[in-house]
Amino acid sequence: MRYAIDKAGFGVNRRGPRDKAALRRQSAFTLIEIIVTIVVIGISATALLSVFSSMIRGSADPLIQQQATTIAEAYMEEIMLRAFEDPQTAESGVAETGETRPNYDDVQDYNSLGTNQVRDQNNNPVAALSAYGVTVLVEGDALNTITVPAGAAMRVDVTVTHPAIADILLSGYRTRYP
Ligand SMILES: [Ca+2]
Repeated sequence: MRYAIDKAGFGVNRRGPRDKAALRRQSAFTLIEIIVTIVVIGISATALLSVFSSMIRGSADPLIQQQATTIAEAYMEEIMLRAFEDPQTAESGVAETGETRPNYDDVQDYNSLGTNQVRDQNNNPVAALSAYGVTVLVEGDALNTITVPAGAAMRVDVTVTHPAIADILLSGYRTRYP
């Protein structure tokens, strides 16, 4: 009866002395296996650390991008609130003689406005935003399939720069309307 159980393999251990010695030899790691394990763990740790360090390095980028976008939106809002053309004199496409940022009175005055530092609408530098630069381009553009008279639509491009991120470009359209 016991022999039948053994043949069926129901967990009866009938190893001889030689099998036990072989099992004891196999139960420990060899020096080569330990060295290989250490090398594999070392390579894995190096790869993980390089991923973490690149994540930490880039973790501030979203904040800078959001700040740059907000600066671009502020400039765009200021520009869009101006008249399409100069209300007093013939429109020149840029700021008319004697006009400076605090008394810009039309959209096209902002054309080619460039500064290596963010300034408020009174042209005072904003110290906390000294790392950001702003350039503005205003030029005539078509409105895709919408037909407008020549020179009646302007595209305003506000570009904000920062050394840590790619430039942020915000474009808006202003039309001549009554
Ligand atoms: Ca003007």
